[in-house]
Amino acid sequence: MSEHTTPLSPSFEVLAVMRMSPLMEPLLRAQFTVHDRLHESDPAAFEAVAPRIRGLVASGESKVGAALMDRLPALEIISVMGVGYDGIDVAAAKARGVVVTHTPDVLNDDVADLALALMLAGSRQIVAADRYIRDGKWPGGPMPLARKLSGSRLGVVGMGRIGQAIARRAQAFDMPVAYHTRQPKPDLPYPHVASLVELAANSDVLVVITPGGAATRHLINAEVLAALGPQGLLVNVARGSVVDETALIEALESGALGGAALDVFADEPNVPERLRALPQVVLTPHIGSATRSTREAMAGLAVENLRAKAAGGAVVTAVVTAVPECR
Ligand code: NAP
Ligand code: 8YV
Repeated sequence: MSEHTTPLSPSFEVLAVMRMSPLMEPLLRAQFTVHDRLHESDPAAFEAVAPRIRGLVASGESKVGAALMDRLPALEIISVMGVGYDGIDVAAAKARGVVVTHTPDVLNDDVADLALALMLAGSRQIVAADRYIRDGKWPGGPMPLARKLSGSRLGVVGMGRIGQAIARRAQAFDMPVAYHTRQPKPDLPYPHVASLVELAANSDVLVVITPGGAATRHLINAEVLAALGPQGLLVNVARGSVVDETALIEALESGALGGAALDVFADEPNVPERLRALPQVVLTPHIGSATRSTREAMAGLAVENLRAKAAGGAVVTAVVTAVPECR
């Protein structure tokens, strides 16, 4: 799609605060007049178009606060391409009559697959094993023995759409599953553990898959890490903010925690040198949903939410994927 093709709804102007992917950009430009991060690149030009902007598109990692919304008096919708929306000030949006939408469910499989991959990589030392061969160490003898994953106890922190997909996969590895959430889910076949420290103490692997934001900030603290213990593996596919990263590094350095496999970090894309230096840590750059088919589905849903709003807001998907606070 050329940038010069007239979009279907040219009067619906959209500010992209995220770096648009090659999947997302043509979909957006086919529908709307799109301003690509203009608020950052050209503040004067942004001032001129800001009163006309009705839609904003963001990623799960974007930060959108009241100050930006104040500059967009015609804003109607913030469409997040991602399920997590902890970077969006939803209260400020609601106060201005702006609906926030997201893209739940379509990414459950990918994030759960990555959680299992990290559990396997962290326990079986897959990354270190690859490096062992490349570094020419194999002729000198075998690698140190690793930890068995099958049959080990899994604690899931957060048992929503993705947590349940992780638990189902873990059952194929004969892993007893228990979970911690604020509210027990009586329909699920796994025991609920009201105390997070108790769950950690009785788990070999603890997977974190809650939302980010103030309510879960540093839920995984030094006490939880100590309870997980010197043989324990922490897997975080939620948000970096959920884990006290300094406490995590100290626990790994001291041996109080066995290992960690992390897809998310406190200050992305910056990962502390102390964490990168630890051999018992596996690191991935926030790739939970990063497959072509899933990102296509997410981009399609994010654009569909904008399109529904441009058409008057009556289309069902916009209602379905509004964040709970905006329903
Ligand atoms: P969801 O269906 O809303 O599930 C969230 C779960 O977390 C619920 O079981 C909820 O139960 C629990 N929870 C919320 N606050 C909690 C707290 N303070 N303490 C303990 N448990 C708490 O969300 P989802 O679709 O599974 O997505 C979860 C999160 O995964 C997203 O918000 C996002 O941050 C992250 N994510 C990461 C990636 C990635 O690329 N790594 C990709 C997608 C999503 P209660 O309400 O009963 O506590
Ligand atoms: C993506 C995510 O990194 O859905 C989320 O909450 O963290 C991931 O799927 C991101 O949002 C893609 O825009």
